[in-house]
Amino acid sequence: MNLSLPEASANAPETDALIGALLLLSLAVLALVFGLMLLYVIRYRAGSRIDRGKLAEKSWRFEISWTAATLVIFFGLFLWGADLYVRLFEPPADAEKIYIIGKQWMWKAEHPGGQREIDTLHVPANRPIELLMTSEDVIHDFSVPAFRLKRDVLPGRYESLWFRADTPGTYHLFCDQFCGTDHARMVGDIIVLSGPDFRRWLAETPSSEDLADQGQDLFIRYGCSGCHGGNGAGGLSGPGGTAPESLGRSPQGGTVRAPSLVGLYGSPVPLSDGSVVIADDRYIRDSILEPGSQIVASFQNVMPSFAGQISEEDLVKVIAYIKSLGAGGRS
Ligand code: HEC
Ligand SMILES: [Cu+2]
Repeated sequence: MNLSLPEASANAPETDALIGALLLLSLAVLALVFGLMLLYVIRYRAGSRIDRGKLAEKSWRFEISWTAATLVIFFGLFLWGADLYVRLFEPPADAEKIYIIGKQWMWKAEHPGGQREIDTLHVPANRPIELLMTSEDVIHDFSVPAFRLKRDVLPGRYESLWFRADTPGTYHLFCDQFCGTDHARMVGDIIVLSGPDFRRWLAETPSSEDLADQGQDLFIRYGCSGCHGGNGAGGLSGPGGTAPESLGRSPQGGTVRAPSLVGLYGSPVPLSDGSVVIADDRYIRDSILEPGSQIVASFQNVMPSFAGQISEEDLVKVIAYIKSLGAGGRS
């Protein structure tokens, strides 16, 4: 049995170093405490002829310095761990996004180009990859021991996880959250390919259409275009009426029914309660499933909730379409 686990991601060596340091330090403290205990047990055992006459003077200096030293060292480890944790929660802006949908008992993956996989995930080496993960039923947990990463995958929201795999190869993917009868079989492979191999894989894998194009069809099929306009540029009231783009965000006159989605992704959105949020995947998802929870400033809460009507897979496509309308600032 091979007990060593490959360190296949950029964060793995540091994670191992942190755990190693914690282990070594704990062992050192353990050895000190048990060593002294053993020493005194033997030295002062009943019958040993040792001088028990004069008690040693109590030294505060010794006590304080030993307490302070261990506190500082353990606190240092805590800061290191916290820093690593925070970095693992902040995907780089240029990370490639892949959607993961957990479902009893399989992992489904959707690449931006429309390639889909089940229980396997192909990723390019040496590139930051952000996984946007959700569940169609119960809580699952996406875990890749060789990357030293795991994260719970919850129904009803996006969790994100990012990594940079640096060694091509095949690694185990597990579900780490007991999720029902076949939980033990909810496993898969992460296949890390070199850049050219990955591009070849993308080209060879059949994909119907890219996610955004499929999302555009759904945008019309679910009736979003009736309010937001056929091209997402905002809509006027009246049957099928599409506003000129200049009117898209204008609240005046009460004719505009829905905000323009052009350039929405990644831009700040002022809400009716006075707060401002950044329109990321989570925000857009919530806007579709629970439109009443965050209402765009100067718009009415007339958008119906699509919760229970739109599947996770369709949501991924609609969000991809909205992203394709432009990002980082509205006109
Ligand atoms: C009945 C009209 C209507 C329909 C149908 C509708 N919306 Fe909306 N939508 C609105 C209005 C009005 C707002 C602004 C108020 C709010 O935030 O709820 C909005 C807000 C949004 C936002 C947030 C926009 C922003 O500027 O932050 C998104 C994203 C969105 N809708 C997407 C969709 C999608 C996707 C669909 C189809 C699945 C859809 N909408 C269907 C009327 C509609
Ligand atoms: Cu599971």
